[in-house]
Amino acid sequence: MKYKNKFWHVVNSVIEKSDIILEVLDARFVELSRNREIEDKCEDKKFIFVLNKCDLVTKSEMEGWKRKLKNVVFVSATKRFGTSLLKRKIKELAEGKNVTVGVLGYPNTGKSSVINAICGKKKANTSANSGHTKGKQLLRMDKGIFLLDTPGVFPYKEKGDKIAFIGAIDFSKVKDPDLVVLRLLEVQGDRIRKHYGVSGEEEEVIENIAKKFNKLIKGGLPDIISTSKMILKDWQRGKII
Ligand SMILES: Nc1nc2c(ncn2[C@@H]2O[C@H](COP(=O)(O)OP(=O)(O)OP(=O)(O)O)[C@@H](O)[C@H]2O)c(=O)[nH]1
Ligand SMILES: [Mg+2]
Repeated sequence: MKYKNKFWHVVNSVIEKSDIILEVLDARFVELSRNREIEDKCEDKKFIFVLNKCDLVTKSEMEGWKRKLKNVVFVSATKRFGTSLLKRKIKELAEGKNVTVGVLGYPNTGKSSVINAICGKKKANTSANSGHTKGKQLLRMDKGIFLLDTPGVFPYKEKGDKIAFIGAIDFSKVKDPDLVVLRLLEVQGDRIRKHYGVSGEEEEVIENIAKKFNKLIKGGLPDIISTSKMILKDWQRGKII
């Protein structure tokens, strides 16, 4: 099956089977991790935006999204924040009936981690590497309430920065990591400068980090590629707050 078709095959079958849909987004890149086509397809379904990885953003960033999105819950699956509220919302929407809750989202946004956090046990496998969950899996949250974990998928046409920023494609596989990091610096420069304790314009930031971490090539020049990969890795692994 072609990749593009595989994407819609997974998404359509999950939507069809589910009464409630959770779209798991990366709180650091809410707009980038949204998929409007999926949201349009779910118009007739009960729908919750789950902004996961909240531990990596500030309170004021969260407040902004509260105003913009309808039915949104802020969660940190790893820090167990917001998970009781999410559970309560799901129960409310279930209205005492038996329901299946489909969990959709780009790779690495934390779908499996969210499921584990609300099921109370480590039932779904998680990994720092994207594309970890391979097939659909039903997990019990409560009596009559089942969550459907899904493989993170994104449409083939989406290459670009977004999938690198949210870790949908692993840092080690990103082409031109230096360019991706330059663009990441444009939107998240302050956090990155603060994390590594360096200053300067975007290009200088990478050079200064390379020098600070002694990542040099022949002639003592900064190794921009390996430094960019390190920055992207730290970003994707949630080390830069
Ligand atoms: N900081 C932080 N990291 C998180 C959070 N939730 C998940 N992660 C991390 O994000 C990575 C991906 O988590 P998964 O739950 O495997 O993500 P997924 O969406 O199921 O990924 P695929 O199955 O590959 O599509 C793991 O390294 C998790 O530890 C969170 O709330 N905060
Ligand atoms: Mg998963």
